[in-house]
Amino acid sequence: MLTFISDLHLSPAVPGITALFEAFLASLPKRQINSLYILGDFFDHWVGDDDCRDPYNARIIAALRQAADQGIELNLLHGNRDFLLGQDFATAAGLRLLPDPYVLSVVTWQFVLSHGDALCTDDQDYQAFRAQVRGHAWQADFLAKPLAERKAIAAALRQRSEAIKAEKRDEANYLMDVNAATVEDFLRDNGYATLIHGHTHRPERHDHIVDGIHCERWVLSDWHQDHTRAWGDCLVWDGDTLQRESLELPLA
Ligand SMILES: [Mn+2]
Repeated sequence: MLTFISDLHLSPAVPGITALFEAFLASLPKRQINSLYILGDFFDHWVGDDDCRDPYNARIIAALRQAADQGIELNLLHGNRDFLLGQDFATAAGLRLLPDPYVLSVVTWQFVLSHGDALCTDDQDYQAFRAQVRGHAWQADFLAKPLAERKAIAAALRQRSEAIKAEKRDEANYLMDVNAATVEDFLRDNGYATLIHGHTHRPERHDHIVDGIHCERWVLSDWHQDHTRAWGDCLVWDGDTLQRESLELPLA
């Protein structure tokens, strides 16, 4: 059995979500789930693999490594917040980094996995930013800066995005949804496979008819916490059907 999650935005600021993830990971063997696919924005921010030694990051890496050692196949593709996760992190955590998009063929079905930000083509400012930061030159330049400076830059970017979010009041306006024509092209280019993505924080199952072919698009939720509980969702493939499951952890 396979399971898919996205947009946990893990950081020391969300201990409830962190605990929910650790409980989720620990529950996989007894649920006979042997493959986990993390579809980006796993971490709230990642400034380079030399930050693996940070105590919080080391804790997450240890939890992943423990699951990998128990025989869970771990896979991760980048989101817009953690696209600098690299091979040193992957090796330490015992996981495989996947390209975006990634076509996943199982015995009776075909999925295509993506974070989803590349589908939001109505947001031209973001797509320009994305093209820049996903380029080799920008990344080489950024990673050459001292770790403390990279952390300061990430904190400033976070503060700016929080300010924009507060200004626009609700997340629905803050995060644009996917562009329908871009989704159709994407499905056509990827063999009309069942698309699973996150990023938009709009959990839903959509039907698309592309070239007369019925395609499904499943959107994962981001994860949340308040003072009483942490919650999120996952998709589970049992070899026959894909189902959404709610995840929840009460917090003392
Ligand atoms: Mn995202």
